[in-house]
Amino acid sequence: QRTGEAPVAPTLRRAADTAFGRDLAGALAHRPRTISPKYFYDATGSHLFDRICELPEYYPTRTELRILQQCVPEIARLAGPRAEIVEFGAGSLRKVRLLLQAFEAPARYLPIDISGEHLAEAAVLLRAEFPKLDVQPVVADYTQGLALPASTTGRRIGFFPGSTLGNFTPEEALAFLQGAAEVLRGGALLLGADLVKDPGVLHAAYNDAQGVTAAFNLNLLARANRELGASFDLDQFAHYAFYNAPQQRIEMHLVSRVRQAATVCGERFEFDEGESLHTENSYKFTIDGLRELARRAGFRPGPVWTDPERLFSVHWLHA
Ligand code: AVI
Repeated sequence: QRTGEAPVAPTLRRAADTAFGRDLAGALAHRPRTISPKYFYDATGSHLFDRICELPEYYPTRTELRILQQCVPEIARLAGPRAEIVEFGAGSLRKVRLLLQAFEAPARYLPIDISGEHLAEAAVLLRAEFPKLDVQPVVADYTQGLALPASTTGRRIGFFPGSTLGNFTPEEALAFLQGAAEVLRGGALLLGADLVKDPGVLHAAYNDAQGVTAAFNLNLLARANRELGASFDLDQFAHYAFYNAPQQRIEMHLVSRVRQAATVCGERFEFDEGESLHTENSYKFTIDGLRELARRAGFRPGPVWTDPERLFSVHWLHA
């Protein structure tokens, strides 16, 4: 407690001690204001993201699934028997189920996710469906380094679908891939990457007609109100997403509609009219650019599969 300041209530001190509280207050204290997109994914945000994946404008999920369905026999051949699948982030089970069904006697499945609850649910379902499979959830933030139990069986195949790599900064993406190449050495990484394309298609995917992406973006402030006792007036912030072509990325922002102030963890932050909080980047890749990035991280790029419209790509990267 610094002298001359009002005492901080214990609940606010607790909020300020959480990673979200610290990072949000830190983000608001510096301009331009930027926060990691990982804070979108509380229970409400995860549910909204599931709805995004079903939207007509949001092509990545269904396109990647179609590519995987088509190519899974070849992927299974490359993986070989008794493979061990390491999934970075246990998302929807639909994609990994495709692999588990097609692989020859997959030995082990290690989903790594920050949410223990999410992992436990996935593990129960998969153990019931694949009784011979050893399912070993790992509760960890895979962006903060990777430590895995020793491989007991065949080759280790990493699985990182959904173009989540695109939500990392270029430095984070390289660091993640370097870490993945190390833990997968002798095996491979199966990586989904969204491709650069007509900006109109990209724009629509992040500005859907039903406003689900807007709700997903605004949920960051709603979450701050719920968890940190923040005082954001959601009606006074606008969802703003656009394609930044020179940077090859969609940017999502929350833009203040008026001059206003909000309190976070007991601290007051001013917003000018039109001032933004940058909430997400979603980088888009060229196939060659991604293969070059993988090479720099220590992989040897193998086959690449795309859809006929070249909207999305799936890469086999030898570790
Ligand atoms: C999870 N990630 C790959 C999504 C994306 O497209 O960047 C998150 C998302 N943001 C808005 N819509 C979807």
